[in-house]
Amino acid sequence: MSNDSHLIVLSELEKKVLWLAAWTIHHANHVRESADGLKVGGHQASSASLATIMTALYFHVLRPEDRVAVKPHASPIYHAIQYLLGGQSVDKLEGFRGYKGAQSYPSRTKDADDVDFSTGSVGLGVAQTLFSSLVQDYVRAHGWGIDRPEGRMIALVGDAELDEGNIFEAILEGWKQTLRNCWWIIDYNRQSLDAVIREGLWARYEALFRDFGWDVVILKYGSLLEAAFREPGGEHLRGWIDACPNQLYSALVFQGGAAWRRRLNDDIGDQGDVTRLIEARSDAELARLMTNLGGNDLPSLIEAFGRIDHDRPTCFICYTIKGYGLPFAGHKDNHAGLMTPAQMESLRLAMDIRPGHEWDKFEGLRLPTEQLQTFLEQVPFRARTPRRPTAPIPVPDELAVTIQPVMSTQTGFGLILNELAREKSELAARVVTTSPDVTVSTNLGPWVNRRGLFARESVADTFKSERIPSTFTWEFSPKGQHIELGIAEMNLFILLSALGLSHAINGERLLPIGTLYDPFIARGLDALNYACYQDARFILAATPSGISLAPEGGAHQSIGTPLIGIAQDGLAAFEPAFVDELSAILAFALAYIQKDDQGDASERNWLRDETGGSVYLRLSTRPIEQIKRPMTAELRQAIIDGAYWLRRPGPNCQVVVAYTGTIAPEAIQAVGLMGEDRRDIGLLAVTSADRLNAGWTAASRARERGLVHASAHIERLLAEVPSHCGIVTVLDGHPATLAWLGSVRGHRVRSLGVEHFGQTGEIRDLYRHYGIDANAIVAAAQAIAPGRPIRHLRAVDLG
Ligand SMILES: Cc1ncc(C[n+]2csc(CCOP(=O)(O)OP(=O)(O)O)c2C)c(N)n1
Ligand SMILES: [Mg+2]
Repeated sequence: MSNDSHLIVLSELEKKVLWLAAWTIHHANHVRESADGLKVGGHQASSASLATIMTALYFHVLRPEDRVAVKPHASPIYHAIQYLLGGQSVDKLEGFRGYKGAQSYPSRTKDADDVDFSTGSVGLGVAQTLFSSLVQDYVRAHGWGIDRPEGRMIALVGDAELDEGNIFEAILEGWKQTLRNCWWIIDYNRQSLDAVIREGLWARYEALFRDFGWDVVILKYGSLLEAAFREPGGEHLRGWIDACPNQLYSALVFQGGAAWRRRLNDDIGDQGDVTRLIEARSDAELARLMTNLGGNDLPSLIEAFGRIDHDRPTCFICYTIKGYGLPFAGHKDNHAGLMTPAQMESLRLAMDIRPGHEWDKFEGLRLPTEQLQTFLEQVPFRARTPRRPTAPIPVPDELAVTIQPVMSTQTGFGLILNELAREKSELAARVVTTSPDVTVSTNLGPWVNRRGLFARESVADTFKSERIPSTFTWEFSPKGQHIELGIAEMNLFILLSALGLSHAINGERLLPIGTLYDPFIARGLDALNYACYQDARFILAATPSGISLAPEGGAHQSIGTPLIGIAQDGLAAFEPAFVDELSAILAFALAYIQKDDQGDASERNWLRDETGGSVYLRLSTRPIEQIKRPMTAELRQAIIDGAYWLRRPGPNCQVVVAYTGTIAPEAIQAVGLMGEDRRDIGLLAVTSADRLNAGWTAASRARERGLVHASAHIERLLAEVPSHCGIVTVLDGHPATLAWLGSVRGHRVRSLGVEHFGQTGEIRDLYRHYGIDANAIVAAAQAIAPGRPIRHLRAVDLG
């Protein structure tokens, strides 16, 4: 096909894509009206500004191996394109934003049309493409998937999206890691949600991207304007439009041809040649000319994308018009704007679409159906192979570790990874670790010493070559298995998201483990949520945590994270106390992050373990005495299900202590102190409040739906506890984490934990101060399970 006829087909498809997207939104509002009376947001304007760019990309530029993060509000355009390519159904389009319909923002997991990266929270999808490029390099440098061509990781970016700081954190990291194969295409429509953006932002972006090693391509004017600039008087026109403020330009776009003529005549109409240039055009032609920006002009786009002959990261600043081709184009309020039925009717007429044929793929197009069909069948992007499951990497039930009499879970974590690093196994080879400048302080040092840091180019450790003694070898090579990040927790989570989707993007499974300080989960929480939302798979080891990090200082104490562990969808949270528990949990986690099956919940714990997810381990730096015991299959299972009896309650039990995490010695001590005055005390070790709670909720729901025998792990454990018993719960974290245990079987509960933070001190002082030491546990037991006074109870220090 000649270039010209190729362009003609593309411009027909561009029209179709714009129509289908506008119709999809219109249909959701006016045909299938919402029962809630809520209008579907006006993505018509936001999507329209990307219609041309996405037409150029998907029908011409993209190769099957390329991956794209589509700006959230361009979702209707994406679905329309997939529909034309045969990857999306009318049913889903008709159900846009409805239950199980096409999603309002592209979703990897919920949409049926092969979305590469989910988007929605602006800025995150953009950064994800950058980290996915790094992951692609990582995978290939390790010798995997090299028979496949390299893909470009492409983000379609809203201009206001660039206000999100995480994007700049990512650019800096990309520069450090010698980023390549990454394209960011900025939809420079100079409008955000609320307003028209500042003048001259493009120049700041240009300088910034260039400074970080990116190629920057600016597509300001389309082919019609460029041709007009070459006419006599054209230079004047260029001078006018270059100087035109964003606000005025937008207003004129909205007002149309007559307004353009008036304004141009007022400003430059008395200058001979340019007057003729203007007068030679009708109002409609003048409007068409003046709105012909680079990002809405297929020939300019095709040419610009085609000219890139290198793999350096590239930023395209594409001038566009928000709402291009629709009646509210350019209006500053158009973000939430929705075309009225009358406007839609005019568009239908203009597009030559008969009523009842709105979804027909080729309705209203001037080219023969066969030609369009043949073209679509030959679109290169269409040759992409569907996602295939990767074979799981085998994981043993437990991971080797030598347990010392006194140690912390953080030390245990470092030792387990160190042992793994010595192994020559597929498991060890596929693990990749990363940390935002806390590699050493989260105990990944021994692993890094053995496995090295990753970089595309080798860099020796100068301290080592200079023979200066150091505990850590800091050598970079393409075979390294640790990716060192700067201190930016957003980057950590987005990198984990990219590593954790390697099986889907690169067809090669990685087993990512990221470490950070527990309080800083909050710093990257939206990115963590985003990673879970798109079903990326990784293990997060957060350490130190709670007030038990005593010497680190009050500002670093985390108290809300156990609740995040419970509430975060897609993330199974554990907080082990002992290293043998950690070894079982880590082994489980490495298998769990690889699970991908559909399937019902297990009747044992009512968790859907076969569908898998990511894992969060809340670890501690506090060394505690370890329990010497054999790890039986039964104990291992209970640890993974979330709890086990460290001391079974007897028939005359009046009180149970249920604890989580590093507070174990206090719980054990309290049980000892109460032993003479309270009989048959139970001590429940809770390794995962999250999984216990999820299992309980799921079993309750199952019973309500008629499965009368459903019973959760925690229900079976607490069935042994007489109903008059009180339960004291305790953890180094927010007390609500375990407070719900009383609702399982109606026991009275007193929940101890930490509600305030910031006080420095030694662990002993802090536990007393916050009321989670053995004495406080005993006092709570006395209050909740009255009986004879407990002799060892000291007066509670209220200081
Ligand atoms: C983190 C986050 N904050 C706020 C929003 C709400 N929001 C959605 S789109 C948008 C403005 C986007 O403007 P721009 O990126 O320029 O896209 P355009 O609609 O102009 O194409 C905002 C504030 C969001 N989706 N995510
Ligand atoms: Mg914008």
